[in-house]
Amino acid sequence: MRPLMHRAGALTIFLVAGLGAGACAAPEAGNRTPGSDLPDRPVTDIDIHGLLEKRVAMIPMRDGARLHTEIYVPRDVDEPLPFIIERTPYGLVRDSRGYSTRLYDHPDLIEDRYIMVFQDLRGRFDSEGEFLSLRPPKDPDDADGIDETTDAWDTVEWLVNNVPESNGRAGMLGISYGGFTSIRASHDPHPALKAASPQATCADMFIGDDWHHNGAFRLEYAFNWIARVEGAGRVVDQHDLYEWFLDLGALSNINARYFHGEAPTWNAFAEHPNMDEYWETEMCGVLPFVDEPLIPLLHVLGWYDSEDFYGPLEVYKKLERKDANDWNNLVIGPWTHGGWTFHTGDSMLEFDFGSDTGRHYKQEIEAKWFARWLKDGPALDLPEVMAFRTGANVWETFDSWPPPGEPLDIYLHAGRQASFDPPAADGASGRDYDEYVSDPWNPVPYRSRPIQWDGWPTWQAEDQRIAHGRPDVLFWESEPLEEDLTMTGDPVAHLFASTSGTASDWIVKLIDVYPDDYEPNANLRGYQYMVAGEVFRGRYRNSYRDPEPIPANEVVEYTIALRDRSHTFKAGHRIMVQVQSTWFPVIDRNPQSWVPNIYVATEDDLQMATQRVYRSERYPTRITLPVRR
Ligand code: PG9
Repeated sequence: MRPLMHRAGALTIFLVAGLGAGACAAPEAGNRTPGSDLPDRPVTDIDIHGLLEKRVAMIPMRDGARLHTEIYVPRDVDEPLPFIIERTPYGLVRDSRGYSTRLYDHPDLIEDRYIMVFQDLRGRFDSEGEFLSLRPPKDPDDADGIDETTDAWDTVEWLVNNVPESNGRAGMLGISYGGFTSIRASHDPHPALKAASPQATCADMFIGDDWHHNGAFRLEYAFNWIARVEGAGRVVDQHDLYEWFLDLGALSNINARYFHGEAPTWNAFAEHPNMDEYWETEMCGVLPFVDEPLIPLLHVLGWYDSEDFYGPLEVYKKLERKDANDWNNLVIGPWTHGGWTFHTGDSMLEFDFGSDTGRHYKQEIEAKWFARWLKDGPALDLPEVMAFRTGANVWETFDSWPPPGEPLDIYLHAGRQASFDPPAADGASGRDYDEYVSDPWNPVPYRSRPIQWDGWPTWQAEDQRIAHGRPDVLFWESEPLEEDLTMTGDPVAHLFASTSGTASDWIVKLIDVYPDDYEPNANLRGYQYMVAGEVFRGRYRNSYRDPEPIPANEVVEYTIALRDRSHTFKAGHRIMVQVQSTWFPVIDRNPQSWVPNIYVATEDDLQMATQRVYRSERYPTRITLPVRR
């Protein structure tokens, strides 16, 4: 691997602590979470305006709608050039001279000379037509239908025929919603579309991406995204989102107080409380529509992505089954949602990654990958999968994902202990469970308060001592490890638990506990770093389509995938497991009493519940780690 260096030449990259007057305007939203402008976003100190000529076109789609498109052509073109296209619902966001600030996300591509194209999706900002959030593919029999695939096709068709500087090739990229539009374009790619990089694309909004995880509703993010995108206006005065959402009360208050039935995506939550056709195929249902890569695809995601982590991995995995041309590649770095583009990627909170991982991706992988497919650049020796291993701070390459591993169980024991030994025969001594009372009126905050938007991208790397020691959060901890332990793949929790209620959420966290005398960084002493953590809504234990009440006070086994990670627990560190039943307000409050539809539940449905987690030979709660030897 080559060391990271800023590129010399026309572009010099530097970081700004804030964007002052005269600098390009901070993006109002971009792909980012509402309200979180990123202070250390890479910008260029060169004259982008001098380098690129801006053109604006209203590109006609097959149904007559015209999409607003900005085309930035390098000045003094002496050879035909390819396009890089980004299609977005979030606006092109202009700087003080009217250029899209999206340009500032791609200094390496600009340096390499592409025609940069940014387009408002239909019905958004200056584009005509009707916006439909995460529009499903049209019926294949509907010859006149439109969708994101046809809009991408029509856009490429127009560009190659109307921009004389073009070399007749195009690439597409985008983060999150832009990842979704990129993957949709690849279903039926225009012949000129030669490569696409779907980055942090959503793929399943019920199981693992923005709106739900394992059927549990992601309240805070969903509410604020809908407030921003579906026109209900930005909610003000959310100084502490924990308090704000608690004051809001039951979910049924949200339409009454804020959306008044006018936000289609919000209405859909109540209309589709369980897995159904809507979630499978209509609302960001990507997986049923991907089969084999028809063009080269570079999937990108970050370990700390708090929005779309599940989607990119599942899309990669499904396409990989039929990747006869070796066109399907995956890169996973130590990044937040889109962090490879918006940050240098050298660190996260207290964690130093030892190199500029984001810059490395942009310069050494993305730029070269597009050059390979769009400019006949040198063949790229890109491994099947590149993944950064946290804890050890190394990039690794793999021929498949996840790589082969050996399962190693870490079990819960009495006395808050965790170990690799299974529990001894039942009845040896004392009770075989630990318990807590879960109180929906006093839910466990998922990160430190006041919970503000600024901390959203990095919350998963926060110190879990915020929850440790609360009476409604159980923990079990190992002895210090004698040697390094590396796992790569999906750690899976096998939780044996009971509730006195008839409905419950279970949150399981796998934690790397730093030693109290940790030398390299005093701020990491005793730090509880959440390697993986996931919620499971208990009503879906047998079926996401047909939820069932939980039988009160009966032990039930839950199998909870904590989602892929690659991490080394260093010698001297301890492994901790935490279990709790609220994670607020990232997840809404489960009433803990059975209601058919949580979205229309009222305050009266909320009830306290006594939760037990079992740790016996008969009920051996454990996490299976995919260990590499
Ligand atoms: N995570 C965002 C999103 C994608 C798709 C649908 C809704 C939200 C995003 O950053 O675009």
